[in-house]
Amino acid sequence: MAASRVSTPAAAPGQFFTLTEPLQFEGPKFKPSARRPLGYRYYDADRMVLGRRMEDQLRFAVCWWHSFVWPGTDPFGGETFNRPWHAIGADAMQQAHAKVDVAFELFQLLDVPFFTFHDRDIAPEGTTLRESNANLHRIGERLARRMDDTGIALLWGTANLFSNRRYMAGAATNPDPMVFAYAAAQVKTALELTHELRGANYVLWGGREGYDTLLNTNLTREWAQLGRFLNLVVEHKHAIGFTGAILIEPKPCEPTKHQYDYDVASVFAFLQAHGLEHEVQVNIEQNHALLAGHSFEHEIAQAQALGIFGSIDMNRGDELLGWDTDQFPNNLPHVALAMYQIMLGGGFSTGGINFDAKLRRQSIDPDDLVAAHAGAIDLCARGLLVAERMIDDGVLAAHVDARYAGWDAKEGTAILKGRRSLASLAAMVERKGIEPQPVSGRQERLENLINSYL
Ligand code: XLS
Ligand code: NI
Ligand code: NI
Repeated sequence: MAASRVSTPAAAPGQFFTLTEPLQFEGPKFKPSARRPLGYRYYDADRMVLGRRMEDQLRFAVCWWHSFVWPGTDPFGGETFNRPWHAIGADAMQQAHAKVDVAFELFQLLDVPFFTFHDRDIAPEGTTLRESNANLHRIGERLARRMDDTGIALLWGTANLFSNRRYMAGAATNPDPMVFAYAAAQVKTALELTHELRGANYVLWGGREGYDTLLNTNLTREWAQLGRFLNLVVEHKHAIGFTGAILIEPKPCEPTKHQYDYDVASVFAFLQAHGLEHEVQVNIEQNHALLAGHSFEHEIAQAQALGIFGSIDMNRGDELLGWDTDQFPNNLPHVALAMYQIMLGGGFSTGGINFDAKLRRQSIDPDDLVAAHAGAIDLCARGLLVAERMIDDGVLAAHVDARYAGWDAKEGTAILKGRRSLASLAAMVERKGIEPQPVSGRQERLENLINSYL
């Protein structure tokens, strides 16, 4: 890649963004001014919504990789952001330290309670695993200090098992058991660091746990390897006393052509097959749901129905593009329906809303990072308030309940309890001359109802 950038010294803490004052709740009528260019119209951390403070309902997290690591490259072009800590020639560990400072500056400006990271986002990979782990621990100590100073916590940690070329044919699903061993070593360290930093969850996203062509792939072996790997992670979690949740993040494809953790239902089948359905939950990403041919709220509802809902990666895909564009969310109806589903299921426990979202590569101003997150935070807060109205009103839920009322009555209950056979049902229909009467699904009326809450 062409090295066309000018090296700039790393910014001192508090100097990267032009904003200096943390964003505050300003109310829906807020008008930006030169003195206060950004503020929250809806995100009011202390406001009680559905029985909890807004901050505790939403549990926002900023991710390390898109905001501080990705330099603005795309398959056709080089870096656009030219962040001071990306400067060529700078020592990688110095850059990692500088990133910690700028990250906490952003977290504090936004007033978010959490962040998320991959091991290789926060500290550079060394020439050996031992050296990589030493780097990780040095930065881990700095993180711990900043977390103590600020009260900002870790929503989840994860290991990057997809960037290095050793993982090009998969990590746990690699044909070479020594790659599996290397991945195990990396996850052990990342899980232990997450535990030390009192992370609320640990995530596994298997970007390379899939295949590009069946011509060189043994599906039976790879599935079994992945099941063994996840069992090892769960065993280690218990061995070290980590009480957070282990989360799998489904995605159908990209970078591999087909990923084993395709969607929530595939993950559930996988967990059941390996005896892990009570140990592992899911982290659902909006853009991944779309790529799998589902809506975001479908995947949330599916996970709740199966008892494995954990956390979400909030972002937005593009209806016209078939890859993970990771845009910041900005569509109120979509977000409101997702929030409704989450709140209907009782909200988050260990999980939260992680912005797995990145700026467009032309958004090169440092303050774009603040504005993008601020808008997304406000949108989710607004979506939560819509969900609150929908739940308090109860009309939608009452309609759904009424639709299934027959299943709570005598005959429906008897069928579900196994007290009817095909033969006895057939006899009943004949004897009583039953001819069921179709009932309207009222879809348009319900869609109109949703618009009335927005
Ligand atoms: C990639 C995934 C990834 C995970 C963490 O598409 O979203 O960023 O969230 O490894
Ligand atoms: Ni994600
Ligand atoms: Ni993604």
